[in-house]
Amino acid sequence: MAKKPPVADPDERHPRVTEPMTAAAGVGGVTHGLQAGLAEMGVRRTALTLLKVNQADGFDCPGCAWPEPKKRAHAEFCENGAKAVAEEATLRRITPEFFAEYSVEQLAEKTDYWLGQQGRLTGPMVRRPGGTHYEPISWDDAYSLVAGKLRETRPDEALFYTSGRTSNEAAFLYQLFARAYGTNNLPDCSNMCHESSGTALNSTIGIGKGSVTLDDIHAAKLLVIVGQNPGTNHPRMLTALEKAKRAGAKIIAVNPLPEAGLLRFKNPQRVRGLLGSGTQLAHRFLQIRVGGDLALFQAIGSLLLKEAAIDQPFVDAYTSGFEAYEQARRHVDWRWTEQATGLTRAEIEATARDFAESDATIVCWAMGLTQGRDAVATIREVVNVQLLRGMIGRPGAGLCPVRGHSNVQGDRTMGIWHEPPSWVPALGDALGLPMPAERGFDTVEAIRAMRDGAAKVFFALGGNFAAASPDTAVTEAALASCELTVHVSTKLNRSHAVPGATSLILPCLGRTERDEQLTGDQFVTVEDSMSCVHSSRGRLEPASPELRSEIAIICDLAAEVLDDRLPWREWKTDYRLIRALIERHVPGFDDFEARVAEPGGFTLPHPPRDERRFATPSGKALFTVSAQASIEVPEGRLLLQSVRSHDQYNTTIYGLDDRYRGIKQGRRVIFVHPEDLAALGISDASYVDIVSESPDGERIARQFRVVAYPTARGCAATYFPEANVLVPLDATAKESNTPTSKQIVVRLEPCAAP
Ligand SMILES: Nc1nc2c(c(=O)[nH]1)N[C@H]1C(S)=C(S)[C@@H](COP(=O)(O)OP(=O)(O)OC[C@H]3O[C@@H](n4cnc5c(=O)[nH]c(N)nc54)[C@H](O)[C@@H]3O)O[C@H]1N2
Ligand SMILES: Nc1nc2c(c(=O)[nH]1)N[C@H]1C(S)=C(S)[C@@H](COP(=O)(O)OP(=O)(O)OC[C@H]3O[C@@H](n4cnc5c(=O)[nH]c(N)nc54)[C@H](O)[C@@H]3O)O[C@H]1N2
Ligand code: SF4
Ligand SMILES: [Mo]
Repeated sequence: MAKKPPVADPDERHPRVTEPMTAAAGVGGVTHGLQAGLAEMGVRRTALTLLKVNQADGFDCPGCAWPEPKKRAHAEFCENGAKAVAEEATLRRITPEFFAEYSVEQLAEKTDYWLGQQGRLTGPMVRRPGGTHYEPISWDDAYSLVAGKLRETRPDEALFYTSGRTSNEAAFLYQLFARAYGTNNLPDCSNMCHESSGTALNSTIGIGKGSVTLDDIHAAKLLVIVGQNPGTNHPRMLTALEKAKRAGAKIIAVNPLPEAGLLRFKNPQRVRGLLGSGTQLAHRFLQIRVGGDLALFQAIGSLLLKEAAIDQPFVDAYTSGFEAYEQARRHVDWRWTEQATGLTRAEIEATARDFAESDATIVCWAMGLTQGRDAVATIREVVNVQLLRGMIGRPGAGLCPVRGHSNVQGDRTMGIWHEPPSWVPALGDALGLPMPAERGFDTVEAIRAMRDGAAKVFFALGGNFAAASPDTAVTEAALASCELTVHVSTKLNRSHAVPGATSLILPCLGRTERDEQLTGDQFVTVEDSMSCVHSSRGRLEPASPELRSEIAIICDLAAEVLDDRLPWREWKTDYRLIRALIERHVPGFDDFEARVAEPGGFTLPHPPRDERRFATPSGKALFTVSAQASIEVPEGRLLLQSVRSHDQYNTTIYGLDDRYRGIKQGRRVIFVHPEDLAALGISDASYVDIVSESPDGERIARQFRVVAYPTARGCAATYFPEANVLVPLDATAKESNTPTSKQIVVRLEPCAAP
């Protein structure tokens, strides 16, 4: 039954370019999603699987973290959800023969697309020191190998990475294992993603999560979507925006790129959407310069103060720091603001009026705000504006960081964090284990530690560390310098091709698959972007009888590494035992088992949203003051950001097209404004090397096809992860240490076509 993978390398050298689209989804969306399913899974499996996505008795979509509505449609998924499912539920298989055929060196030559297309991993594999190939290994031998190495390693020299698809149960046990072993070295994909949001929100409203529910989105009067491309990355958010729009909401898009989904939307689940020209979503498009948002929100704050358009009772009762903020925002330097934002004073004044006129405003944001140098300050300015207007703890209003990975928020709730959450010491006391107090390494620090020989073991629960992290050459060398690398994965990826001296691939079950343990079929739980916790149960026959659940892998390994104080082997037999443990130790999970059995699950407490209570030192929400700041781009240079195409999930490449932006059969493209191209003397459709300039030297990404594109002036865009070679390891956001993968100063050097 295993379908043959495409063996030939597709020719991606000469991407075809057409006009970008102006609307998202519609018929195209649905059929593209189904095509992906049919190609990978066949008819029966496609029908069986896609009908279970996001249903109360089904599995949580492995795509993004956007929440499901309480009342579910029959087809509660989008095109990209269908692609994510197809990628996992594919019938293609990677067998030991595959690894015998391709050496590690040959795998390293392949593209991310090719690696992903080979199918599901089916059995544990090891690459031994000096070996040229991965070879099969038994699970028991794999565990002994890892346990032996961990026992002879100092705990602070081991790293335990997590990607955000991991379930709550697996995440809780994983952090417990790492801490019981003796380290807080728990870097995660959040460090590269919404860490800036967490840092800004924790320090101002006392909790690092968004303050809105899906009902709030539907009830909002003004929705401001900043640095986010929902048409591609959170497609069903468009359905919610459309609903709000029909109820009279205004929508503002703040983005250097005119992203199709934000401007117009054809709802594939309504007949009108399938046929008609769709709903005009954004009534105002602010085509901001990359990094201009800090200046924008500072100016909006100033204008609201000047017009006295503030909710004084809210400010008086619930906030502190207002006087200093008011003082700092008294004047707007319009020349500077227009320069930094690329917007006109009139546009910004009109936007401030929209804020002033709305009594229910939500600001949504994603990577366009979090992955810049001043990301934390920028998000704090968003908070300032929302506090001025009293937009927290009010229906239809709030702060909405839209999370990426489907359980990245839950993983943090479960303690996946290099800074131990407040409940960890009590957990240690209760279990009779000392918990390490010292802060661990985040992602960037983890790379430095491997590079410098201060970390020797790298263990990854999911993800693709080599491709997702910045400074690819440095990161790959860092991984390769480890004594042991271990990847718990569903699919082959670049990280497997840059092994440490000894390297293991441990294949695990995915969301869509039945998880049977000693006490029967199990389900797991996840938390979406709006703090709703619900269950996820897979139904498909596992891709191989050798696959183990992430939970089983953690439990077996922990039982082998640690002494017998904790009942690891018992926990894996019945996931209810793990949920009982979570209920006892993680705040907000009272009556966990019963509440998660309710259709749709339950929503975790959020004190600012629920009762305007702020767990800050002063007990109030904090206004903060940030200095004016913008990125200096020298003459002849561009500010490059890296985005996702419509045909990828982070480092997993589903296909080589980016339909909405008019790109076909290739990914090495760079989008530049036609007038910037003219000024640089570079022609559309020519090829360039992209050179990033930083104090520690230059980095080059070769042979990108130039695409004249209506982005903001002075800016450029290209795709992640191809762009990661350009991001210096030391270029990170202040305070959150998130790689600045949306702000790379580059020059373009003409080169020959490939
Ligand atoms: N299909 C699909 N879905 C996904 C993912 C995927 O790869 N594929 N990834 C998931 C993950 S982990 C995440 S974190 C989310 C990411 O979701 P997004 O944040 O939407 O992803 P990006 O493609 O990085 O898009 C960032 C947007 O910010 C804009 N932008 C860049 N710089 C700036 C700036 O300085 N200011 C402003 N205002 N805008 C800016 C870009 O033009 C782009 O529209 O999506 C999740 N969902
Ligand atoms: N330049 C640039 N770099 C970026 C970004 C950017 O915008 N620009 N975005 C950043 C962001 S927001 C994020 S979140 C990170 C993403 O970083 P990661 O989360 O590390 O990367 P992914 O590509 O999501 O990981 C994909 C791999 O996860 C494995 N996998 C899939 N499903 C499962 C599962 O159920 N269990 C297990 N164990 N493994 C599974 C598969 O083997 C697959 O190859 O990248 C960051 N890097
Ligand atoms: S919006 Fe996100 S969670 Fe919902 S179906 Fe699409 S990819 Fe899946
Ligand atoms: Mo992310």
